Amino acid sequence: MSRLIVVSNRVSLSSDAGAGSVGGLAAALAAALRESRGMWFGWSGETTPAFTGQIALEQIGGVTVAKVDLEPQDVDEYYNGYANKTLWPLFHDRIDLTAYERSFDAGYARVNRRFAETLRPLVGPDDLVWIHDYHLAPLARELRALGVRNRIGFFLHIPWPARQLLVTLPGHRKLVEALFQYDLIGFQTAEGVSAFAGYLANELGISPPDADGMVTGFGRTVRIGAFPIGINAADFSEGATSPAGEESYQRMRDSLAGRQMILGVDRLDYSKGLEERFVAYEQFLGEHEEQLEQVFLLQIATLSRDTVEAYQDLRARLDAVAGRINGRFGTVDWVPLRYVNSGYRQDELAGIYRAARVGLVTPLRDGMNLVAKEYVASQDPADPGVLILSRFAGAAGQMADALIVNPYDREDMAEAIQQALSMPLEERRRRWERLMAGVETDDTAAWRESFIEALKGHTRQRPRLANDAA
Ligand code: ADQ
Repeated sequence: MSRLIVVSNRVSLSSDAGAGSVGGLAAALAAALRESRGMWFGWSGETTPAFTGQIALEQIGGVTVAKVDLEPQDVDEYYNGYANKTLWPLFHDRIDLTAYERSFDAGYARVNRRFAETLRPLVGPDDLVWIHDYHLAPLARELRALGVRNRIGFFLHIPWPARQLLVTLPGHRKLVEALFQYDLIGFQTAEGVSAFAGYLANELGISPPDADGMVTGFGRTVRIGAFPIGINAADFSEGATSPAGEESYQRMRDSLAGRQMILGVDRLDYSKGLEERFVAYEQFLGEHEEQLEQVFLLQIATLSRDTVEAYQDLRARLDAVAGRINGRFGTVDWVPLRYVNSGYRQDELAGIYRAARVGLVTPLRDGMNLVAKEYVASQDPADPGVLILSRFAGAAGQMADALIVNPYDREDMAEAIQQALSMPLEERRRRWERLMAGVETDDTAAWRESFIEALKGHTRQRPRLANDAA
């Protein structure tokens, strides 16, 4: 049996993670890694004054974890720089926030080369290599240069941008050329596939993919396809009724004081549309006097990338808007917007999701958005809440029974909030049942298995998705 090697910027498996705290992606990949006695390779998150390529090996739950330290300059140029200040904003349509600096470019190339050199001796002849996300797009090219002939797949967790935006990136062609060193390139959505194919056709004159997704360019044929990531629904449906989930559910219920809760859970990131969400909520409160003191919005926004200026600016703006809303509408015993920056364990989160009448998931752009799926999976089947979902989340393509909104249109969002809060139980149930069926079918196992089968070259057809016509 061939061994699976997963490579990502960080390894999200850790030996001190307690039950209920392992992320969905880590759990999904760990299952496949365990089955093949595989290995997960990535940056340790630590720095060392000079790069040594020394690998720290650890066994975690049957999986070999291999981590390597980077130099501070690598972290600045590759991680904070090219990954988080260039590719992340550009791929989320924010060219206004995108930094183009040659030092970032050089750092990105250097770290990818270092990853390849460090990983090379660990790759056996039959291993399947699965590389994750925009941090490591050129890794296959670097591995090939070192003689690796294995099948290598790439999965992009974030959107692929429109050609008109991508061409603002100096070196866009080089980035795309490097992707042709993979055997399989996976995107979250069909829209991602067609944006990529559109770039190939219009910028490079490369013919569209055939019915199997095969496309030829730069002297290689690669397969491209959509593999929408899912969650393990039971983690949340069972997590919400586990002791920790039940406790956080009860705690939330007690604090509702008869009010209905609207909930947002996101990393604090400009792609998540938090400011627009706050403004839409303000609009809703302004339009619906009868709802004052009857509802509140709980926004959990975990800090992320807080050394990057755009994230610091956003945080300051959110603090200001939250303060304005509470100042304008709040009363001595009612806080209309509860805004917290802490993180929660998965089972605690499931209990909080379950206590919310409305899940407000309104990114301006998102590869998939797992929170939308987690919210649905955590609901009480007898009395489920309503999901409001941005049309710009990849998840919207699979979740048509949510209330789909345009996050740039605050009046549209305010109307959806009102509709969700007043939706009859029967309609809530009907919508939820269909959403839940999709979340359960297109789960992490389906995602992982369809990608791995395609990487092995077994599946010549696009994987069937729950929302495809029968
Ligand atoms: P993210 O941008 O991080 O992921 P998302 O898919 O929503 O976005 O996943 C966030 C995860 O973090 C969820 O599992 C959520 O439960 C967890 N989380 C968020 N806030 C938390 C908190 N306060 N405490 C604990 N957990 C919290 C990227 C892409 C997405 C894509 C995923 C997976 O940007 O579009 O869906 O990868 O491919």
